[in-house]
Amino acid sequence: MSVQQQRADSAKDEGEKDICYVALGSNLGDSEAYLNKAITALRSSPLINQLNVSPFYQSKPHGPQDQPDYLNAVVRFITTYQAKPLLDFLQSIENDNQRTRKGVVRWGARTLDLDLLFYGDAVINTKRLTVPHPRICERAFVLLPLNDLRADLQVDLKKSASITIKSCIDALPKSALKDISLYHG
Ligand code: A4P
Ligand code: MG
Repeated sequence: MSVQQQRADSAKDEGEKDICYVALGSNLGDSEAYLNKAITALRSSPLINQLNVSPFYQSKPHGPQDQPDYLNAVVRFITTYQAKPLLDFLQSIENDNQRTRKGVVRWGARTLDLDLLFYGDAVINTKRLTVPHPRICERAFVLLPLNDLRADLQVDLKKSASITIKSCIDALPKSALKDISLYHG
């Protein structure tokens, strides 16, 4: 472990905080209830604070089309979780909400999906975790709720340059915006 990494780790031990963004998605069962249960579980963690929730959006499936429409949202919070334990926590919330993984189609229907979009300004490329999430900029169902929380968020989504969430939205094909709308319950 590098000295820099050790410093970063010990800073975490002393309670350094990071702002995280997590995307929520559901298209099986009572999706509104699944999203709300996930938000409640995140809020109930003593390691997560100041959680804000975007509006909910309904969106046509990205990927296989023979599945129900999705309900999507993004949450923003401050945490003292390190990234890998945070992923473990997100996956435990998915599992507590009837998420099954065995033999499922890629991008197929699910009761609850929690994707870590950003963990502060960390760039993580391990077997289990890629952060920033690699498909943010092509997905209206992530970009619109992210934009509601913070339009000026600027990140190295592409290696070449930092780009804003707003500029990613502007670059989406018009058809992508037709497939998503605000959810009114
Ligand atoms: N993993 C790596 N990086 C991350 C990260 N940043 N956050 C690994 C979360 N997980 C990450 O994920 C597979 C593995 O990715 C995990 O074991 C973890 O170690 P998964 O949740 O088991 O499977 P998945 O979600 O089906 O995989 P994938 O490829 O991430 O799917 P996506 O990209 O999440 O797409 N259409 C609409 N309209 N709305 C949606 O929400 N969602 C999907 C799923 C497809 N179409 C959709 C939607
Ligand atoms: Mg996922």
